[in-house]
Amino acid sequence: VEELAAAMDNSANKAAEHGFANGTRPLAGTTVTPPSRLPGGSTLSEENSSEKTGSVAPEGTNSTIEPLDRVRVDSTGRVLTTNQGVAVADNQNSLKYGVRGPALLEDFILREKITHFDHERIPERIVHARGSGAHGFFECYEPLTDITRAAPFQAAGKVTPVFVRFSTVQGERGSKDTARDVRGFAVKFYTDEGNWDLVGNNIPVFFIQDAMKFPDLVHAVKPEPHHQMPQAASAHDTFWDFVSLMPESTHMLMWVMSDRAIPRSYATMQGFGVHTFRMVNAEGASVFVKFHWSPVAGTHSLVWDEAVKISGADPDFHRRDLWERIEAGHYPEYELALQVFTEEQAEQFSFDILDATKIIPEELVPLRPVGRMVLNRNPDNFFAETEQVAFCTAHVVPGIDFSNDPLLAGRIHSYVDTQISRLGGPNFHELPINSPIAQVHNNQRDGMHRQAIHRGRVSYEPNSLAGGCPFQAGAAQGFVSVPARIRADEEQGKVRAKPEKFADHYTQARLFYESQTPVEQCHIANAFRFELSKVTVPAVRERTVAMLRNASEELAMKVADGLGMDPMPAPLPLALPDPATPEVTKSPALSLMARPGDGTLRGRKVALIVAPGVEAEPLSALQAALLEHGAVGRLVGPRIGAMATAGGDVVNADASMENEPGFLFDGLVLPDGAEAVAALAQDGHTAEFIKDQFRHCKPMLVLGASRELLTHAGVPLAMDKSLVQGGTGLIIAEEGQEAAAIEAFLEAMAKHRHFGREMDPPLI
Ligand code: HDD
Repeated sequence: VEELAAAMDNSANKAAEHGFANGTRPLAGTTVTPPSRLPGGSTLSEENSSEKTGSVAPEGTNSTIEPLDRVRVDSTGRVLTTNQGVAVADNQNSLKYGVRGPALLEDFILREKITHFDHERIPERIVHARGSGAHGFFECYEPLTDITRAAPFQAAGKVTPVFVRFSTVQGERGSKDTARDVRGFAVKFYTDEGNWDLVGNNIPVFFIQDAMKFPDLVHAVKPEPHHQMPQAASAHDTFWDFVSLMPESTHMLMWVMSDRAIPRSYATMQGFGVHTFRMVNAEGASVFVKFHWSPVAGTHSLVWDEAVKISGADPDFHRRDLWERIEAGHYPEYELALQVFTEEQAEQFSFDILDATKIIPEELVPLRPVGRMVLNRNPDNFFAETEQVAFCTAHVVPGIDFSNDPLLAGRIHSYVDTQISRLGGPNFHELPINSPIAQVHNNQRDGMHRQAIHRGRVSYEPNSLAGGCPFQAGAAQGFVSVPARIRADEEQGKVRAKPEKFADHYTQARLFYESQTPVEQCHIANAFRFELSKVTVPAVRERTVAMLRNASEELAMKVADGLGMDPMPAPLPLALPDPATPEVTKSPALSLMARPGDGTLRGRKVALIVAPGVEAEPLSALQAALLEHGAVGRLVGPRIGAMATAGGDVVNADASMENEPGFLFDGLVLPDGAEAVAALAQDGHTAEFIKDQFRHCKPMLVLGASRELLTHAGVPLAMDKSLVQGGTGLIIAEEGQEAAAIEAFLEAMAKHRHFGREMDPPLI
């Protein structure tokens, strides 16, 4: 009975109101002493200490956890019941008149089960349908009381629970993770003063300037309506038709064609609030801000050929990576930085800060780090949390306010509206994942799926019958909009128009392209080439190249060349022939290479190839070294299972070259052992493994006899001696030099990719 009680400790359901202090109904015939309290369940631990503030997030500070215990269900030791709590005797057979007779309508158990099943799916999000979520916390480095009264920023070391959902945009819920696409980066802060959602992307600009164009953009990029293709891809006619007619999208296209659109992991990409927001202090004074999340692990991406292959072998690549990092304790961590500036500064900029197709270069307004976010707990249930979480840009708290960005204005409406149909009514805020930890008191009532049981007869304000409660908080506590001045109105009146600087569509597209390293520039050109080669209407391809000519002649030429387009079309006419001179013409911070990260190998995966007769010793040493650095070395064989080593021991391959192909790993180790190498040379998977690792510029360590496998796979060893001299990440261990080679390999892993050996087209 005690064991049962312990198992039931985790279980949910309404507690005291049914007379069972732990909220569960005892099994018939047992007397259970209920455990004294629900489990704490916090995952904040001493590991979460902050070097920056010296503070340690104390056990139990994740205050979203305990309130959720009421709805957590653990069925350990329980009998199966209907939704009305009636125990079910037989869950295998429907009720029939005789064993071969007709099923009976009276079978309420069957009907309840099937009816519920029929309604298990809810509409997927119109955009960002495919996502993955995680819980965590935000910790403030220093009080920001000078600029904001927002609760998360009031004290050094202050911890605010968060839930984050990462997503792709175009594909459906069951599509793949590694599509070329923008990634959503949405953060829900459960602050003491209500929920604040920072619904951003991994790219700091957007395709369009005005929400009026959002449905058009989405209709253009989504699978084409007549045949519903392509899935999770922008490489099709309607998307390029639309964007090539919307020159304001040029800047965003540069970012989406860059490797940012194929991140290695959610833990290795940046996040941005995109719009200009406001922060407001207790005195009501406000400044403008832009929000930036930067991954502690650095910004790392895939290469296109790899992303395409991964999407076949593991469509859940990013979801799995996020889950595994958290399970392994390699918590994804991001630093939050602000760009803070005043209205007066903004007026001087060569671009308009209300234009979501523009960034503010870091060289113009530097980043001010203000805190860190750690994702340290996987959801208990994908549907209840990741699917039902509802982010809304309208969810702001005192201390945060909007700017007049017209794209943001449309978003403030759109998100609440979409949740009403997606989550079935206006009470989506009561779903456990959405409910704030701040108390909710108002006179809103009823509607579909209402959970709250409001007491009393008063549901209006003002009232005297309930003593005036709930009462207005007043300006000191409540949300007060910034009394921002709106100029030019009197002259212009109501207009459907844009400010002049919005018409400069190319200056920042040029800035982005020219700030990239040559390797990144090459990847951008190749991405345009690939996408446009999938476009079937030549005029659309030509119009895109005509548009690119205004941003970069060099890029336009490369793309035109890649498409066999000769001569190039004339540049598109400029909407603003004489744009203001930009303050910054090159911003190295815009390159992915600018943020290599902390240099650790946390969360990386290395394939250690094995086969019968393998020399196991160096592999064990390597596995230990990788583990020490936070990486996993997996033994990958021609098949899974046990195999004898050269020394007469046994190793266990936990993956096969068939079920975990090479492109799923961040690095490759080829083993020593004549017999093993001979067997591997006979297996075509080995050559594929090597080719992919070589082509994708990943670190490779070649031990002893395996050198022959390189030649077998066509790796051009003789062609370029520098390939084997470090630098390019291909390390061939000389006899007796294994320890040094392992060190060199770990160093090469820390560098992530070795583009020195990249060729277009690939040699092998
Ligand atoms: Fe949006 C979802 C980010 C423009 C309308 N958007 C959605 C999500 C993210 C973004 C991350 C997924 C949230 C989640 O994980 O549940 N959206 C952006 C960014 C934008 C942007 C960074 C430009 C700066 N979005 C935008 C506009 C509109 C919308 C202009 C409409 C006027 N977005 C939606 C939506 C979605 C959405 C239709 C679909 C599902 C949802 O809201 O909850 O309302």
